[in-house]
Amino acid sequence: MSWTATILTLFPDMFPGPLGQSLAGKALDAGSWHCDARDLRPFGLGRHNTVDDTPCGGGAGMVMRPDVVDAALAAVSRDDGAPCVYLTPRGRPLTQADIRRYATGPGVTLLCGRYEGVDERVLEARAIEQVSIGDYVLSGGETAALVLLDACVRLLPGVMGSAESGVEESFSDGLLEYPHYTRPAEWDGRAVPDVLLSGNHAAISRWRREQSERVTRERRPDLWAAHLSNTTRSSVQEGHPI
Ligand code: 6GU
Repeated sequence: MSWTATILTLFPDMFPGPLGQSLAGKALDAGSWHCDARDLRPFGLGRHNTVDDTPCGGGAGMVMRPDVVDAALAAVSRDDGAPCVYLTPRGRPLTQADIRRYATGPGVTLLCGRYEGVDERVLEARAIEQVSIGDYVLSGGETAALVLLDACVRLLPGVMGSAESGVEESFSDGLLEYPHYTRPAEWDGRAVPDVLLSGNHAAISRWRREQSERVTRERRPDLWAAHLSNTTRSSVQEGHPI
């Protein structure tokens, strides 16, 4: 059975959405992964299939009921050990290490919330991972789920050529990528850096490394600090104290 995403959502028509196009879409058509979006609505209660209720303690918005979410989870439960992930701005930040872990396994079950969120008890009781895709608020978890799936699908075996898979390697050493250039050699009064046209591959590698470090230092002091502490630790482990 190929890598399978099971998605619980009130908006199943949002899937595969943009992942039906381009690289992920071709992989979907080729059977390299499956996208199984399930509607939460039929698990709702009463004549209106109600899935939410007012927050205990008062306040704005509505909260998704734990009994409804649990019934939906039970109906799609998988015996392959696929992790269950709830997309929420309250989650821990999603990283490339998480993506690698999800992509390596049998797939994922993604729970998409609307309204103010999901009752905390079902998240605790069913050991659901809570992840966020960034420090901004989306109207629901669906677009975040699409982001997570895009990042996983491109890592599945055979989805991307070996040329592109190196790009992931370069991010996983903790630095942002160097800038890219193509023809023409001069555009709008701006020249491509000479070194890139020099044919000196050692010099090009050195320049790209320096650019990666500069861009990471300038734009992502958090990644830069982590990179520095990693390189310090590994050089000490290799017996080169600094
Ligand atoms: Cl995962 N969900 C929602 N609704 N908003 C978010 C998010 C997730 N990550 C950042 N903002």
